[in-house]
Amino acid sequence: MKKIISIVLIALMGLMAGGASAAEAPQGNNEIILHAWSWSFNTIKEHLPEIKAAGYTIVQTSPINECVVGEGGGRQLFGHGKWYYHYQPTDWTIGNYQLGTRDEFKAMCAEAKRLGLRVIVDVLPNHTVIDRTQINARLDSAVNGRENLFHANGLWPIKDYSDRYQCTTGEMGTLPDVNTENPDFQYYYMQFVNDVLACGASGFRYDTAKHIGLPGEMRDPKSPENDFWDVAMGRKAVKGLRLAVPREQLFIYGEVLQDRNVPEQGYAEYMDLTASNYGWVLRNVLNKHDARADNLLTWHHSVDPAHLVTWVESHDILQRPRLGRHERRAHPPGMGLPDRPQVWHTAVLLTSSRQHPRQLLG
Ligand SMILES: [Ca+2]
Repeated sequence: MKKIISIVLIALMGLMAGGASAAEAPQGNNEIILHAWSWSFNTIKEHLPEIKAAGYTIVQTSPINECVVGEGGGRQLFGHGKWYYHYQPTDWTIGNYQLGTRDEFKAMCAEAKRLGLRVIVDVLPNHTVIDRTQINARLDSAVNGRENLFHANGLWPIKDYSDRYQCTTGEMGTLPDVNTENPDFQYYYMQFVNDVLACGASGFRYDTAKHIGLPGEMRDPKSPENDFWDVAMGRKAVKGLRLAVPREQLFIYGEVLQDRNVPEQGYAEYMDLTASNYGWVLRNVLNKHDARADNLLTWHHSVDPAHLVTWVESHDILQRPRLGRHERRAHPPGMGLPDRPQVWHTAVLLTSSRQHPRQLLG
């Protein structure tokens, strides 16, 4: 525990309110998630007993997919941190140079299971590596050619994030937008998902989830049907392949950042959601050292709080080079991360509670 605390970068509170509707998840909605941001599989495995002793119930890994080896490799966290590259998939297979091999991942999951902990994996089917020359040939083959990998609109930058067509089919921050509705891609991606589950994972965090469209939303010209989420959640098979574990046994939440025109209720039909506005409020309160500086008494979200995952700070806030205005403001002076590139063991803590914020405030 002591060591864990010493290596934690961000130990702040997230909340998930109590309620019956999240009971579909077998362990309920009072999970405590350790976001083992950029920890290698071996590092997580080594510290599992301490993680367990500290009270966590779930460990969330950084993306485990094959990714680009950016700027000559290395594991620098701060400054121009290399963590950014595991968010740039070159293929959807398990293992990358930053986190470790498939065997190491499997061994870590087995040890977690032995200790009664669950592992969830940060996944990002929405986009590939920025430098498309780095894409693995296997991925091109899986979709019968590079021309089938991306949306027709997928190389056009998103200019208006509140335009759902742009948001779901366009290029987000120079990251090429995958045709997530291509059945060939879905089949390939679900093989990855099922392999992750076979290795012992118990769920996922869907990065950039709001950039993958919902049924009924405007389709990309190359998309036959907006059915990615039906496939990903096991409601629908693709080419005979289906999610290998019943959905109700998995813990899945999506990064659906709140903004204008985001169909929060539509995403909540499929997964739990990040309560990003509440996170901003929490940061604001902490920043001002005054619990009354903002309204902590509501979740600032339209979805049943039983389906919300909140956090105060994460890698997107402290390390991402292109921070949003709110996020930049919320980064309190003196709370910045020390420039210690040797510190590879970092974490973001997401804690949860059945208590409503009103209760927490007494
Ligand atoms: Ca997309």
